[in-house]
Amino acid sequence: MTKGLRTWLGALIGLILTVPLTALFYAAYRREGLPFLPFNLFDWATRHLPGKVLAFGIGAMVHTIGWLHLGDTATTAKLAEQMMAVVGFVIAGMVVGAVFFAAVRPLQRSTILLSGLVVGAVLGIAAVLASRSAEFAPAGNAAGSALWILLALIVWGLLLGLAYRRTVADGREETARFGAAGRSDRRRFVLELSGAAAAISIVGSILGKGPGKGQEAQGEANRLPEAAWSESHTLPNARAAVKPVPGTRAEFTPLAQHYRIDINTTPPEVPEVSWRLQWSGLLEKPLVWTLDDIRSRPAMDQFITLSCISNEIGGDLIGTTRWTGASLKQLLPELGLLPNATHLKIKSADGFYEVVALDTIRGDDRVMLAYAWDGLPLAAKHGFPLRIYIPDRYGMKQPKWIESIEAMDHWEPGFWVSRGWDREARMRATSAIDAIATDMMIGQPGGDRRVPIGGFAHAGVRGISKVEVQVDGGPWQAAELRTPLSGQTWVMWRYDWPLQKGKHSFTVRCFEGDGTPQITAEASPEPSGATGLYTRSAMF
Ligand SMILES: Nc1nc2c(c(=O)[nH]1)N[C@H]1C(S)=C(S)[C@@H](COP(=O)(O)O)O[C@H]1N2
Ligand SMILES: [Mo]
Repeated sequence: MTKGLRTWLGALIGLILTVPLTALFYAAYRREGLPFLPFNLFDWATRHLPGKVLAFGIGAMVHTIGWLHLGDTATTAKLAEQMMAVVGFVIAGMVVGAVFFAAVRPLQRSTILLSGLVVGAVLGIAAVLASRSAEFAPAGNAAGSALWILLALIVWGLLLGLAYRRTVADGREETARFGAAGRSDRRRFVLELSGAAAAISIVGSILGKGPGKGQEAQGEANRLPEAAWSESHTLPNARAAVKPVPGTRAEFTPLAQHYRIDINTTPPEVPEVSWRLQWSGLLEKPLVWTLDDIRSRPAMDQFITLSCISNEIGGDLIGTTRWTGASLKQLLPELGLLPNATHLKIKSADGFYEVVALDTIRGDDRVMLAYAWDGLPLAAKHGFPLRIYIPDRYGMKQPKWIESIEAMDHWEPGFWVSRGWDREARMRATSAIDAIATDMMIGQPGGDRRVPIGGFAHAGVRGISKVEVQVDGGPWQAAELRTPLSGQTWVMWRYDWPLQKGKHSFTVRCFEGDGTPQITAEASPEPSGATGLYTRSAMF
């Protein structure tokens, strides 16, 4: 067999062996809560790939999802990441198979199985280490998880060696001795191996589908003790005169619809019982707080619009809910900060981190350690048990799943800042048209007919003083502004446009509280947040 043919055969065997391996990892993950190696390796890569590569990947993904109208960006992106993780894992298995078949010399029959064993063990150890470093669930069963990964990959390596022996080494002798009979024996082996692999893959997938421990653990963290605040309360601006145009995104985002963005294929599961907030660094002495310690401090509720810096103009990586927490400024006196402390480094269970200046905290009561959204404990994917709110900054500056806070005497770049994104990440003023309600026209046919046009405008906590709509490049017309939920949320606007037949294009722009106009020059989200005007056309 030529080396080229061996390489291809190796890739095929790699595929045949890695698909059932993936299915078994999946079944063990769902039923026993053991690590799903493809996700952990993907998360590990996310933390180690160069920032440029990540930014390109994120940008391409967000853009493609929006462009193809694939649905809600955050959910679709997570799903795409999970698919990439699985496909990448299988491809890696094929590459290892190809290299193994190309590199091992057919003559060394006796050492082939040993080579497979060594390859499996080396990969296994590397996988355990990488998986560990991306594993944020507290290592309840760290030894068991490590053993499972190691054993699975050793068996995988042994099977690779066995397959090599049966298809290349034995085949060599048999082809020499029996000619075509040897080749057909090889073919039969590959077919049988494929059949076994398919059977294992199917059984693994079925096992993984059923309910199991992994799922239970997740269900537990997500099980919420009470009803959401919004179910039994009216919003503070319920009686505002200006009503949003039907079809405009919800002013108060239902929790289930709030976007989720983070560096994890699956959110860290942090059990409250063992969780502690560890304070360290330039303090008189280190402190350890429980969640109840924080919940027992005076609580504050704030309606907040949070946006991801990767959000495109008019995109859906932005949402508004009611946050509850403790003002960090009020907590400062309890910390015993040393006089030379200037910054706090906030570290999360998933390895994410950001640095915030003490001056920012001292200058703004609204900076808070938040533990509830819409009256409920934070959902696992939104940072349970604790996250921070820093007004006016994009989400990338605001860690979820906070575990420790270190007082320092200098600034340091955070996770995304050290990967090339904006140091300040101040939210850009932005506005978008969500609805052109042709089916909700005001007035009678033949009379003065108006088409309700509506959307939102947002400029961090700087407020919105004016929104204007331009039709077909004509003069800018003032829209009506709805009283916002708070000074930290977006502002819903509407403009009832006097209908004209034909196709028309509509553009919106906003002005910040102090009159600063929204930046009109188009810029992509990377590195400082998207700018540019939103335009949409419609036929009447
Ligand atoms: N620990 C941690 N916190 C994080 C992130 C992360 O990856 N890990 N992502 C940040 C980013 S980029 C955004 S946009 C917000 C999103 O918060 P949400 O998912 O609750 O909407 O979380 C921020 N906090
Ligand atoms: Mo983000």
